[in-house]
Amino acid sequence: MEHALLLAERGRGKVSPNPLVGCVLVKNNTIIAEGWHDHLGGLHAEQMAIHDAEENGHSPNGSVAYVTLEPCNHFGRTPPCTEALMWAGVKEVVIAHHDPNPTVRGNGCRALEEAGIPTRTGLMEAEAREQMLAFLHWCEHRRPLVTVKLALDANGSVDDRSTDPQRFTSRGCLEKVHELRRDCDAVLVGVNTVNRDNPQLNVRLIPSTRQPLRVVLDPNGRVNSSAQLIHDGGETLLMQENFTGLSSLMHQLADQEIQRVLVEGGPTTVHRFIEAGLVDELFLVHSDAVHASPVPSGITSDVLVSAGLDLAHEYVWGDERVEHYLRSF
Ligand code: AOF
Ligand code: ZN
Repeated sequence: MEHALLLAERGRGKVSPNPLVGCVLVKNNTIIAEGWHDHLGGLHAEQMAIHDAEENGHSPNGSVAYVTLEPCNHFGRTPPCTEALMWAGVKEVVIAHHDPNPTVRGNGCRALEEAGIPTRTGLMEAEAREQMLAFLHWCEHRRPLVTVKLALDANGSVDDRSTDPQRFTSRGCLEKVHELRRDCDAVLVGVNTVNRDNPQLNVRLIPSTRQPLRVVLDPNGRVNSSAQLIHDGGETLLMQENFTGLSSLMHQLADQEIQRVLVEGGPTTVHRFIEAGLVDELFLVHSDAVHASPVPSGITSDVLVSAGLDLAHEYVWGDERVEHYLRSF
């Protein structure tokens, strides 16, 4: 299952709104085939694994399938994986996480059991949950997972009013931020960020097959009409409604199959999300830079703790130290 989880990673940034899924077929304690959901519209993991076995001269008949998500039992972009597993003669299916998609929800396991193929669910479930959290969250709550990224100088400031807008984190850090953008379906900022920084908010420092939707909160219609993100040909959504509580905005985004939104706004926008109780995850980037005319972020560990966020991991992105806070779900 550990190997299946690793294979699933190969679809990162390419499968949304589908989940990352990996699968291996095992016979006589040996992995005879590998599969993963590689891109939207591509084969499901189980079908790729069966195909891989056949291509390499192994019969999947009598093998055990380890798959990170309950196999689907419906005709969607591909035919049902349950049927592919039955036809292949798989003798048992071990699953990490059930599929909360209303069209699956236990039907995959039921169909397999009825065909005489035993199933076992829950192996490395927590790891699988973390990997496909945005998909699971969207199925379960009908709103996107909210990830916040905020960079601070040595004194907790987000900007230096004494200079023109400029990046104060390293190139290595910026590349990691682009990886984060690639893994999100939308990037959201407030109008102040657009007017001061004139950002592009796209993925350009690393390869990517798609760009996130840009969302700008602009309740009073103040956006600078010459802003790059309005004119560069990419997709941008200008939200002019005044979202109190923001939950209608979240449902609106969910309806557009946005499963994970990256909030890269300034402190006003970030605090609106925190106050609405909508932050699921936060990356706090700590730089050694010192701003001459600081703009305090107002983000302290007390604020984060009362927002239900716990420090889960620490990373180094380029020259910066990053704290990764997660909501205790
Ligand atoms: C699987 N194996 O590898 C994946 C599954 O529109 P479709 O046909 O691509 O189906 C999408 C749904 O199928 C998705 O919402 C999720 O419930 C499930 N994804 N299932 O058996 C896979 N990616
Ligand atoms: Zn499937």
